[in-house]
Amino acid sequence: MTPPRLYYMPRTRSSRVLWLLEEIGASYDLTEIRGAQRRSAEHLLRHPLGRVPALQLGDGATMFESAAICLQLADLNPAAGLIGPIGSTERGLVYQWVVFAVSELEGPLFGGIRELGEGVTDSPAHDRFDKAAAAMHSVLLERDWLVEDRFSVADVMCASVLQGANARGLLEPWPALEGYVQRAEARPAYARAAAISDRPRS
Ligand SMILES: N[C@@H](CCC(=O)N[C@@H](CS)C(=O)NCC(=O)O)C(=O)O
Repeated sequence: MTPPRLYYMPRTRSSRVLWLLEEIGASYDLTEIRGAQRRSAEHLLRHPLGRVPALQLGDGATMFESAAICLQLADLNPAAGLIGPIGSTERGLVYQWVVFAVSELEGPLFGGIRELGEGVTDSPAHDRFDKAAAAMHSVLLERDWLVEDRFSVADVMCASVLQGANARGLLEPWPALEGYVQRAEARPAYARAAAISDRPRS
């Protein structure tokens, strides 16, 4: 079976896919996309918006969107135990938190960070992120990981978004979220992915 190939740029949303690949522990190939290569005809075939991550699957097909890629990789590697069986409650809750990560956390957080740069501290984006963070906080007061207290693809997605907030000190009102990000960052697979991805872009 041909291993998947991740098209990535350092310090981007491709880092979460790298982390997931390291959690899975199977072989994979990497291609770094540099500067103008993003808009090349070749890369636009992989990602119509010229972004990363994109993933080439074993059959040669390519896909984009980090959340979809993470779910697909978890499905392709069931032995890694990062997603429950089809139709299980566990799987439904993984879907719930993965969608929550991109809709309730990531969008409002990135919007809020942009606004902070403009001096805006009170806005619908801040309010929406605060409500989502508070909801997650009450869950993580009770357990270490989101779904059945077992690390899953939902944690890769949610922790990778919250890292951006933690790095800016924005999680201070929610200590259980700070602890969650620290637990995630302490995972050996996270460290291996960071060794590849935490460097300046070329
Ligand atoms: N929703 C997409 C967002 C992808 C995205 O915005 N990627 C950024 C890096 S984090 C990118 O490639 N930016 C380069 C560009 O837009 O030229 C995902 O999660 O994969």
